[in-house]
Amino acid sequence: AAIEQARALRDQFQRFLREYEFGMREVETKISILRDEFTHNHAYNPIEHVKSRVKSPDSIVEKVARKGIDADFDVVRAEITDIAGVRVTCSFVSDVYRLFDLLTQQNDITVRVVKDYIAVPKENGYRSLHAIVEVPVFLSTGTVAVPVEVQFRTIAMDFWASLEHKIHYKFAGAVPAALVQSLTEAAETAGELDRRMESLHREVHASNGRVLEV
Ligand code: 0O2
Repeated sequence: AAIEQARALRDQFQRFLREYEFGMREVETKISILRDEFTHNHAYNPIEHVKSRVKSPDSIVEKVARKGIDADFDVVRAEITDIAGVRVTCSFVSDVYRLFDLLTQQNDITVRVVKDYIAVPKENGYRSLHAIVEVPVFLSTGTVAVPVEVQFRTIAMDFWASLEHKIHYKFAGAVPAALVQSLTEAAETAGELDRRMESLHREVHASNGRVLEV
């Protein structure tokens, strides 16, 4: 009986994770349709790259422990909202907000939480626009609303976040103060680069393809 019970639990966990994978795929499709349509209609691709992942069982377990919540499917479903994640990297800050609007205004999408770490960066300098959205997934057993964390950021923000993540991992969270300080300064430099690139982009756009005087 114990083996049967263990198998049932495994099946339940696999079903649980599959729903997130389906939700993630729905959001990926929406983003890729926006990219293709935008490219055709405006002769311009606002997206640099898209990365998606379903959180690994290990990191779900680690987060359950860190948050001190019950290891119960319904509790985990309610409390851990980044099991499915899609990261959309754009060239310019204006495209970050444009993509966010185009996705969140779709009428089958329900926006649960928005965290604008571009308007108000985290203390360490982290910048990105986060949204927890719910997307319907149509299964043989009925429709489920699946939460997906979508992170919108620029290439510069992504460059910074990936290095910061590696450093954080390397020092197991105990990053030396001087390095934290340098990283925060680098995040500000990246923010400045984003502002300059945006303004160059606007100038080129306004020139309508004419050669700019330098
Ligand atoms: P991974 O490996 O990307 O999955 P919580 O999700 O409850 O821990 P919070 O504050 O509710 O925290 O979520 P928040 O602030 O929206 O950020 C969650 C995710 O944003 C993180 O997921 C990272 O992907 C990214 N993020 C947030 N802050 C930082 C940061 O300072 N540096 C970097 N590099 N990424 C950040 P995970 O689960 O931590 O990691």
